[in-house]
Amino acid sequence: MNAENVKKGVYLVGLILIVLVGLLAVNIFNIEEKASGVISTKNVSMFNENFSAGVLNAQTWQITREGDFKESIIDVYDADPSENIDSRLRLGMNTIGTRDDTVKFEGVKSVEKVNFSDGKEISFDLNWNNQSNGCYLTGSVYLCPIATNGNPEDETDWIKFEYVGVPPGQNARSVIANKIDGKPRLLYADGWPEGRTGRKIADQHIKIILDDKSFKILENSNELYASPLSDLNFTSAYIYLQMSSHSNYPLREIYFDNVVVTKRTQ
Ligand SMILES: [Ca+2]
Ligand SMILES: [Ca+2]
Repeated sequence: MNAENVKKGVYLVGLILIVLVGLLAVNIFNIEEKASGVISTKNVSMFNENFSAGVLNAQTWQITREGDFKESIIDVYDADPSENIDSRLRLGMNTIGTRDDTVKFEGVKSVEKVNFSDGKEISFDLNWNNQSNGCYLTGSVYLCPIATNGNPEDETDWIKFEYVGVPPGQNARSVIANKIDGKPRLLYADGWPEGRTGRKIADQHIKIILDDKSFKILENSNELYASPLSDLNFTSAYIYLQMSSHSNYPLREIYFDNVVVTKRTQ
């Protein structure tokens, strides 16, 4: 083999290596693109659901319901009326003519638990969908270590962030509460009951920051609540996205999107 051939051989091997590395990079990129709705091994984003699959992924979410409904909708919906696609989780219910002694609950629960022990941020978008009458309507996220197909509020341990429609119905207020060993505790009520007017909400971006020392909630990047100790007796929980309504309300829908769990970096 002469020097020229050796040179050619080295070039060829180099070229093959470059192509292989390129293919590998493309594949890694594709795997990340497809990470929607699955718990990945990436150390930053543990869970990332943007509902872009267009259907509710049964490997990620399980449906929850409690009470009677005239109509109950739990699906993935294109919330953009134009040709653009804006896939979100849609929770809707019509409670006309249903039992007036119960509140009706529905939503989805994550199939897997999220472990908070080393510090996590859980963020999501909740679109209140410009309710013309949001009275006795709630949109909530529960973190609860107990699995149920019903209402997580009935379980003995949880923490929740919630919006509640305020009469006469255009406004809402936020509620932060927990339940530890069966004892419910209101942590934040957004000025209620002194201030009863509530406020206008739209597509809200909520971030819950939890670690072994603190518990914080940010609403549209503003700190809504901070406490030095979360005093939770659990370090991992299912994520529940929920809606509730009293009886005798026509179809009302809210949307959830971009449910992301990340490991805290600071
Ligand atoms: Ca989406
Ligand atoms: Ca559309």
